[in-house]
Amino acid sequence: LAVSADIEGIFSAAISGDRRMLARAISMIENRVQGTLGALAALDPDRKRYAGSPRVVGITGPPGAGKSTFVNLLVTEARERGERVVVLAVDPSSPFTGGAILADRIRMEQHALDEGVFIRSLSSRGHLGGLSRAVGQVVDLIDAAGWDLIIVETVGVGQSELAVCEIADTAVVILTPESGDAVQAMKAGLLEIADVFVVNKSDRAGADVLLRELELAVELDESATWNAPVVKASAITGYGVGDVVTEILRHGDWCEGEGASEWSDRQGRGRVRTFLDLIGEDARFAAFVALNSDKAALKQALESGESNPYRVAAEYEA
Ligand SMILES: Nc1nc2c(ncn2[C@@H]2O[C@H](COP(=O)(O)OP(=O)(O)OP(=O)(O)O)[C@@H](O)[C@H]2O)c(=O)[nH]1
Ligand SMILES: [Mg+2]
Repeated sequence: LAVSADIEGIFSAAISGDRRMLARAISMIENRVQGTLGALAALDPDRKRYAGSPRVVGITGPPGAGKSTFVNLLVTEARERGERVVVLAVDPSSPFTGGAILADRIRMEQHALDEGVFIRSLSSRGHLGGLSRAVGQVVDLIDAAGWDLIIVETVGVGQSELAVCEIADTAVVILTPESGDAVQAMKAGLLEIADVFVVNKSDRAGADVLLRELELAVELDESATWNAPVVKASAITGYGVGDVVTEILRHGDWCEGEGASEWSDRQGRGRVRTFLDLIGEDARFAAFVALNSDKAALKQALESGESNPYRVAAEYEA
């Protein structure tokens, strides 16, 4: 992979804390500028997340569930703990989210002047598969830049959006009494990805029924070693928000402790998926890798974290 000095300069400035360059590097990833893969391949493989520090929180749920209102509260709370936070608002450009990003901007305005907060929206430009690729790469870049917490908000309406949430270490699924019942959530695949369920808008009727249904669903899911807690909250009144934060932190602790092997397996699968995203964008490259790879060694390097997906891809391209 040819890395132009220009791109390398932008990426290294981005990693050393230059916000303007970070924004530029993200745009380059989004627009698939030639050479960004090489720059990603050069990222420090010992960065925190690879070394075992979970800190990507995904927030998903149906349109209008209160995700952004929650993200805003989580940012405030993380800043109080002294953490530096990045918010990625992922807009799948679905008909549901028209104008959502603008509304998010307004909601986030209180953080706009805070040097410890970086807010960025990412859009799919009509190519959903590419969206999870871009989000994954941006998360890797931000991780290398050493931010403490990365919050990814995405609307949970389809499989590609779920893929975005799989990038997270802790996936928070926000539902509301009016967003339908727990059975619907299970059908949408939310039960498998949720580490924390939030029943938001509990200031409205029907919250307790949804709460019980979700608790039942979680209880019946015997395959899980982490039982996703179900938290009743209202982002508008502030009720239960502290409990949501507590559960997110508790899940982070679990990832580093009791659940460490499960968490690193998940990371490994994430690296494999990132690699597949990379080769999936180029049919000739995919064919070359399929014909020329030592599949066991490839899998091992990715799953163990010995190499990062960009490096592996770069080796094949060389
Ligand atoms: N009654 C009530 N309204 C809420 C609560 N939380 C959020 N809302 C309102 O619900 C609306 C949608 O909130 P958002 O935070 O934009 O929801 P979202 O899930 O980010 O929406 P999209 O990004 O468009 O999918 C806003 O008008 C909020 O003020 C709550 O706990 N109770
Ligand atoms: Mg939103």
